[in-house]
Parts: sequence; C-alpha cells; structure tokens
Amino acid sequence: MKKRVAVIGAGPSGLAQLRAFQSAAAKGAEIPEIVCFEKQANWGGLWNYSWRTGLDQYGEPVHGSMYRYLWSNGPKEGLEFADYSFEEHFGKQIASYPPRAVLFDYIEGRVKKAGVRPWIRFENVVRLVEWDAATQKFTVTVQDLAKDHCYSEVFDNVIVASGHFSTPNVPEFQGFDRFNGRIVHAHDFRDAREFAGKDVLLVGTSYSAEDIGSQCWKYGAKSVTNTYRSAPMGFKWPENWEEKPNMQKVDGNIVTFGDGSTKKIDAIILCTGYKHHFPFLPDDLRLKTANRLATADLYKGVAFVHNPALFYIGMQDQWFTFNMFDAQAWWARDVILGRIALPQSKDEMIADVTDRVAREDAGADAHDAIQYQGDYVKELIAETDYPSFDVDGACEIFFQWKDHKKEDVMGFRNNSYRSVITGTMAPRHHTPWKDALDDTMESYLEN
Ligand code: FAD
Ligand code: NA7
Repeated sequence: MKKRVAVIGAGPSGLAQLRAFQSAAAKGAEIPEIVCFEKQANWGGLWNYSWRTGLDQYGEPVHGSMYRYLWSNGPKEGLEFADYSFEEHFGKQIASYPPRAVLFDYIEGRVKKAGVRPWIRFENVVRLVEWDAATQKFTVTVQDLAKDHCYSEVFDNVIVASGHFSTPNVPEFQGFDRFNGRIVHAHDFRDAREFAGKDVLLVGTSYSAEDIGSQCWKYGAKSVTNTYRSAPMGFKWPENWEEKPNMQKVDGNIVTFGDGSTKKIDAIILCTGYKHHFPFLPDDLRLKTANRLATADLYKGVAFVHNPALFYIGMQDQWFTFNMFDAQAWWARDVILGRIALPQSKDEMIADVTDRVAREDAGADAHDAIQYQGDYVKELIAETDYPSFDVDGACEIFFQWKDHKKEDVMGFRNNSYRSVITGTMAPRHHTPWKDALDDTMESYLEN
C-alpha cells in the first residue's frame, strides 16, 4: 500500500512541505499520499489575516496573531524562496519590506502554481495524534468543523507545521484586576487606530513590542512606553516614546516601574511572546522546547528524536523564515522518501541536538545568531535538491538590516537590498514607511 503522510497546518511551513513533495513528483519520483489538515478556511497560516480574536465561529481558538497595517519586519530578501522569486511572482522587482497582503500573495502564488490545494482539507482541525508501536503507524483524529464530524485515519508519518506564535504567554502584574483600561496580549492586537490619542504601555522588548509600539506611534498614540525585563531595546525612539524597567504594579491607571517612577497609562499591550502549544499531541510525541534557534529534541532541527517518524517544521525562533522552512521540508521529504538515512541510534540523534545547543550558546550576539541560523539552512540545503542560493549573502542583508534599525528605527523600512536569488536590486518604496498609511497591495506595487 502507498505510504500516507499527514501534514498538520497549511501555513508557510506546511505549504513548504506540500511544495517539497510536489517538486519531487514533478521530477518523476513516486511520492506518498499527502493529506494536509488545516483548521482555518484558507492557507497562509499567520499571513491569512483574521479580524477575529478569542474564539472563532466554531469555538476554536483563533490562530491569527497578525494585525492591520503589518509590514514585514525584516527584508524580503532574507526570506525569498529559492525556487520562486519575487520577480517571478510579481513580474518585476518590488521594494524590500512588503505589507502582509503582498507577502500573502507571494506565498500563495507558489503553491497555486504547484497545484497542491486539493491536498488540503480546510476547516479540519487535528484533535489527537497517537502512535501504535505494534503497527508502527499513527492514528490522526480530526474534526471537520464545517460538517461537525469527527473521524480518524492512519498514517506512516506525521509532520507538525502548526506554528508557535499563536498561543500567547500571558503574565499577570499586581493590580491588573483593577486597571481602568484595556489589557490585551499582542496575539489579540488588530488595529493601532484604537490607541490613537492614548498613552500606551507595551510590556516586552522583542519584535512584537517594537513593531506594535511603532504601529501605535505611526497611527497617532499620544505616547508609547515599553518596559524591559532584561535590557532596553535602546533604539533612537521618537520623543514621545520611552523605555522603563519592568512594571512593578498598577494602581487604577497609574503604573509604577522598576526605578520607582510612575506614569498614567490608558492601555496595556502584553508583548510577552508565545508558547509552543500542541494540545493535539500526547506526552510521547509532544515537543517541549524554549523559543530558540537550537530546539530541544529535534535531530537536524526537524526529526523528533523520541520517534523519528514524526517531524516538526518551523519550530525554531526565526531570523530566516520561508526559505528555512523550505530547507527543512525538503530534508524531511527526503527522509520519508528514503533518500536520507537517519542515524541508527537515538543517542546519535540526541548528540546532534546537544551539539546544536552548545554552538548556539557559544554565540555572543545577534550577528552570531544570524550566522548560526544561516549555516543551519546551508547544512540542510546541501543534503537535498532544494536550489542552492547565497545564504551568506542573505546573512549580510540581515546584518545591514540590523544596522539600518540602529540608525533609524522608524525609517529602516525605507531601505532596499539586492535579491540573492535573482541578483536584482529592490527599488526604494515610493513613500516613507511612517507616512504610508495605506498598506494595500495595490498601493505597495505602485513603484
Ligand atoms: P503559522 O503561520 O502559524 O501556520 C500554522 C498553521 O497551522 C495555521 O494555518 C493554523 O491554522 C494551523 N493549525 C494549527 N493547529 C492546527 C490543528 N490542530 N489542526 C489543523 N491546523 C492547525 N516572519 C517573517 O518572515 N517576516 C515577518 O515580517 C514576520 N512577522 C510576523 C509578525 C507576527 C505578529 C507574528 C506572530 C509572526 C511573524 N513572522 C514573520 C513569523 C511567522 O512565524 C512566519 O512568517 C510563518 O508564518 C510561520 O509559518 P508556520 O507555517 O510555521 O506557522
Ligand atoms: P519574543 O521574541 O518571544 O519576546 C518576548 C518578550 O517578552 C521578551 O522581550 C521577553 O523578555 C518578554 N517577556 C516574556 N515574559 C515576560 C514577563 N513575565 N515579564 C516581562 N517581560 C516578559 O516574542 P515576540 O512576540 O516579540 O516575537 C515573536 C514573533 O512574533 C517574532 O518572530 C516576530 O516576527 C513576531 P526577555 O527578553 O525574555 O527578558
């Protein structure tokens, strides 16, 4: 009987997996039957924008963490697919920090061309995955949400591509229960205009704090304050933005910070990160890892050491995104197709993980982290037929991006970079980011 492979999630990682198998089939390989389960009604994962928050129309937790007016937070030249360039998709080179709708269109373009949509069962949420040691197969239990019907099917391999920036990490601070305003996690933030004219407090110092704060500033917040637990972001902020040591307590609308100072605040946005959360996986199959570059328990960052018939795509913290998911998906595909052999022993796989953790820990800063992840992408690509590309060139672009942010955090998106796939320089966008209030694809492509 033909092998069967289940892919959980049709976001960029799951779609990379479908494209990997389709590309092998297009070259004449015999591939397993692929079934992708996606709980949303469309593909694209986080890039499939949803206005909803909380629970969806079926009572499921809303996956989306993206918000209106979101522009790529890194240069598109760092994430470009090696087998499908921006120029191929748009028929011309485009500016370097596309808004969400533009990136969604690009992601969709490749899989439309590949013709893999029929492999996906939309509005089908995976409820449980079980391993049977006797048959060496998985049973996947799914609920078809539209039909309100549960069913189970058997698979040889399972590939988890359900993302890890969707289930919020929500700390509580003293006085939250009596705060006279809105407290929201970044996961539920949708429209910065809600905070126009307000004094907004963001908890955290990573991408969400920086970008949601910047959105609030751009769309007219009266002031932005962010708190840090470890160290301030240290950018040259606009004059109505300040960084304060961690919040100690809230009293009505007055927030007290770690340095004893206080400020009146209208709304609090918790930009405190996300949890790896797999409610559909039992203890023996569930990945438990911190959000880091060298994830726990994944051989080559992909195969689950405790059961290598199970793979995880995109579970790392991310400098590289789409092209790293591709590198992982091509590699997982080749293990499943028998083109790559896994080590014989679990100990060998664990040693690989230990080595990756040590090498990540030896890095001193963001520069080292970018290079580390770039080297990882290179390592995987070298083992498959994924088109090789100038990964070091992409690292260079990330280094420039970091410098551009240091120079001007509200202006870094006005820069452009050269594609490492096609060699073409991106045009400068027609409007500086801070003045570009229209984030539609039509407006962005007007260059
Ligand atoms: P996701 O995009 O999260 O997709 C996972 C999919 O799995 C979803 O469609 C979900 O519905 C589905 N799913 C989950 N559970 C189940 C289940 N039980 N059954 C069936 N289906 C299920 N990256 C960049 O490169 N550039 C950026 O500018 C950028 N900005 C970001 C901004 C925000 C606010 C966030 C949160 C992330 C951002 N990212 C960005 C990173 C983002 O993680 C990746 O770009 C990418 O979306 C990850 O793809 P994924 O497929 O691994 O996960
Ligand atoms: P991250 O990158 O995981 O960052 C989480 C931030 O929240 C980080 O600054 C943490 O501080 C801070 N944090 C976490 N818990 C607490 C508590 N209890 N108190 C204070 N501060 C806390 O998440 P992001 O949402 O910014 O980014 C995730 C992805 O979304 C990313 O890929 C982007 O592309 C979009 P720490 O530094 O650990 O002290």
